[in-house]
Amino acid sequence: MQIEKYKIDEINQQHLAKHRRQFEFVAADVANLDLVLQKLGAFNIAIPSWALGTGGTRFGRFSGGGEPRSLEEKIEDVGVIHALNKSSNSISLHIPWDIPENAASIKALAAQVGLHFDAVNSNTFQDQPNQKHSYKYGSLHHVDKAVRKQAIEHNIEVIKYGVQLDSKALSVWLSDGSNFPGQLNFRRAFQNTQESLQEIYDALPDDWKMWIEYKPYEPNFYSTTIGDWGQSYLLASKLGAKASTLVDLGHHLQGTNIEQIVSILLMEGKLAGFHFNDSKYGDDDLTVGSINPYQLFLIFNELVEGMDARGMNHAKDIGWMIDASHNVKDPIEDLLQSVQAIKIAYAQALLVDKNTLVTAQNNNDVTLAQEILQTAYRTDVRPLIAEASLLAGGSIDPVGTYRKLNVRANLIKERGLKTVATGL
Ligand code: PSV
Ligand code: MN
Ligand code: MN
Repeated sequence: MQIEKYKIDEINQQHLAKHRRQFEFVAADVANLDLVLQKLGAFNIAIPSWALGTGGTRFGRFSGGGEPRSLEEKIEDVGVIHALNKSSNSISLHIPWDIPENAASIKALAAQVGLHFDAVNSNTFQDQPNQKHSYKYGSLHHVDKAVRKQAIEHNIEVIKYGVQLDSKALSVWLSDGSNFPGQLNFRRAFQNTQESLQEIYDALPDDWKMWIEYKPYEPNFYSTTIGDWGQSYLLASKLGAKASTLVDLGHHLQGTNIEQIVSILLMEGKLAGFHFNDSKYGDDDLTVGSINPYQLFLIFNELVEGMDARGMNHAKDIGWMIDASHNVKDPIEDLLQSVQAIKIAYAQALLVDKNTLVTAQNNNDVTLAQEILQTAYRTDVRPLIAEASLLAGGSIDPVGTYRKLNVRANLIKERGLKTVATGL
């Protein structure tokens, strides 16, 4: 299933007059319009291969129909997303959920729809059939060296798959932790993790990175061995320049000031990138921007400020990815919404009047500083996003166009109603 460009253009045509009116209204007040449009055009967010099927909870799963049954079909779906929004030009694989058996043909298929491969993710939080040792009590931190070795070897195997696909980063999330006080010697668990990661780090190709994700709880409910950004940062610092900290927005306790964490990691050159999602209670994996869009904007405000201060390339120098799950929505629609929400927050951050903000900060003018941020946040930047998409050959309104083209109905016709995406 591929969407032909002329179909997107036809639908764009129907909305063009309204779009022009709205665009000119907002554009009139954007001083750096060309730069904003150029930055939005260059910005892409990777789609995880595990997010294209309907997710579930431990209480059940309700298939939406027409889900991808293979890696090839997942690539097709990301191709659909990218054709519509022109901002999703890569896919991130979780191994062994998605194994690229024939890397050359998988790469060629992806290239046909304008995609490349983002970070590869290892999985030592589940036991796989025929696996010798169990990860019930952890993987890289395990008390038994044989289990650690098995987990190290898995990560090295994932790097090998990634090399075949031209990925440039290994993303490591460990569920390792403990469920009850006394179960674990924290220090030993941390040291074991460090030693194991060092072996994996030593196997990284020269131009690769290691992204270390943290999470406070779940599936373990007393401690997690890489439980917060401090522990991830400590490991990344000990490992070396190729290792850095990955921020998954859902992996924080309620009320955590994520934008401050982002700012400090960026300052230290240790911000790997993001797993974007939104959350009301915990690691809810909800659509990006659906619960707390202001927080997302504040994160982007720190990113734009910090990346500019370090002379970094917004589009390339850190990893941008979605890590969300969709229990009741069409996954493709949900991912389109997430990408739009990220671009909205980014565009708003680009509109912040930085010079006046710096003056306000230096004068301790708290009211003015707040006004400056909120003026940018309250600007309806959607016409800017639509214009950038239009310029890149995408859709003015990706979700609307997806619906008008009946993509899901066609996928159901092709793949069937009762589908279970692989890997879930
Ligand atoms: C864990 O909650 C996590 O955020 C990690 O990134 C995993 O790789 C992913 O979710 C699996 O769904
Ligand atoms: Mn994640
Ligand atoms: Mn998560």
